[in-house]
Amino acid sequence: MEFYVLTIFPEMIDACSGIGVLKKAIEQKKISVQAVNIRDYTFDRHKSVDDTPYGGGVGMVMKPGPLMKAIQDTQKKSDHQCKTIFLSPQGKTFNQNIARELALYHETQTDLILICGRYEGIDERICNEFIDDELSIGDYVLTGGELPALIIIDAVSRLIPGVLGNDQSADEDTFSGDLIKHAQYTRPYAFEGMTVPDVLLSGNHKDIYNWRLASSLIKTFFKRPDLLEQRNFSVEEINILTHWSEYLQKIIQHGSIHCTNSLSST
Ligand code: 4FV
Repeated sequence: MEFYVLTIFPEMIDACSGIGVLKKAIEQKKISVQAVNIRDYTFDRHKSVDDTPYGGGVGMVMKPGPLMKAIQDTQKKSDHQCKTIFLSPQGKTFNQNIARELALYHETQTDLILICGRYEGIDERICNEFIDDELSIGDYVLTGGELPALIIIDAVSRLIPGVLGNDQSADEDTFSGDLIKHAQYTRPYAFEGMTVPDVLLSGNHKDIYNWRLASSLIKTFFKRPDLLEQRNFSVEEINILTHWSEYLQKIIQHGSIHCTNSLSST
């Protein structure tokens, strides 16, 4: 999958895509990340990308001309269909389901063009004529769309087959896709007087799976109960929650949420 990031700060994109999993995925040609400098599509010697808003008001607005040229030139450079996404607080809130949807575009060789706004935003005519979708990473205002673009590239790329090595797996996301991930432990077995739940050393995959499902359900119950509201629980999950309901009631009554440690006794 090819990501094109239209920005006035290409160095931000290059810096982050040249590190870690993204760097390896690019080297292995699983993805490509190309920063496109909007300033390269300006017409004046000051390379102006912004101007004052019609109707007055604070701040500046990104000019439509350079943005349109940058989008059209990128579409021409791409050998594939393109989906153009504008990063903005007004957009649909990005989440794992949207990340999965966008990752599926690699199957149809559709490239993603990510538009990073700056200042007060971009001219509405660009939104009306050239943007397919608007995404937000959350209800807060940043100085630019570059970090949101990098978050989307990171979250989508890790779902593309082959990007995560064998020792990591996005498949886990299906399990914890709408549940918080289960508690994780690694060596040493004993740390500061705290040990690892023995079930995790048992080698019994079914017991380990059940323990992890219980850990996910209980963590979600306490940290993100909203994720459980719409969930259709499996019989297995109902049994686990029933088994733990007494324990959960006690925790709620006593206000203690050290459920992970208590799970260690299972
Ligand atoms: C944003 C967000 C965001 C708004 C003004 C860039 C800034 C400036 N993008 N999710 N939250 N963008 O705050 O995506 O143009």
